[in-house]
Amino acid sequence: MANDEHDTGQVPPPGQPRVPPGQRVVQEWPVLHEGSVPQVDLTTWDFRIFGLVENEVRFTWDELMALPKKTITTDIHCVTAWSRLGMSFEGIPVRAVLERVRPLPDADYMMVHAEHGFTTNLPLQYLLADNVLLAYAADGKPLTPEHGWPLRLVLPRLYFWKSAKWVRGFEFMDQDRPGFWEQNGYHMRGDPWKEERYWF
Ligand SMILES: Nc1nc2c(c(=O)[nH]1)N[C@H]1C(S)=C(S)[C@@H](COP(=O)(O)O)O[C@H]1N2
Ligand SMILES: [Mo]
Repeated sequence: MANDEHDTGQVPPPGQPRVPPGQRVVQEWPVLHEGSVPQVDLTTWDFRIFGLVENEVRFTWDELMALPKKTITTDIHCVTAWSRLGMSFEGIPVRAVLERVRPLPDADYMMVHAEHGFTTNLPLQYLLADNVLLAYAADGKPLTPEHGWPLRLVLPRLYFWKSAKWVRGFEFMDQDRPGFWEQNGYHMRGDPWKEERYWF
């Protein structure tokens, strides 16, 4: 993972074409997920950060929404070959959350946990970029339930399956472990400019 240390998360990465190889641009925002849209009750909802951290934390919805907020403009790239350009997302910068938690030095990987047991794994480095959000709005409107309301990860540097909808927690780990789609053949990292779609 030596190269990752210098990756700022910029989209597109410096020197790369705006649209990654093998992608086509769509105008509408597709909905893609496995299983059903969860029913969520914000009064009992929580977001847990656990594993290799100094300080395990459980945020209620109100606690999380009291953190600083940010809006980004970015393109998103789905492994099924659609890309949508110039989207805006509003949310809590993940970095602000991690400052509370302080991952331990050995925590090189993390697992995103979402409703219905959905998971996706990431090298920690990609989570630290400025444009990584726990997002509650897109294109100026609250997320719809199909797009991840109340909260989804937005991590534009990697294929969009890593941007879990209906997120409920982050688990920090010293070793990489495949998440839901990764167990089904998707790539452990998923860099669109390297076409890391599948591992086989
Ligand atoms: N919880 C959950 N999040 C998920 C998925 C899923 O099946 N469950 N699918 C992923 C995939 S494959 C993609 S391409 C994007 C699609 O997000 P969208 O429906 O908002 O376009 O969500 C990702 N997040
Ligand atoms: Mo996807």
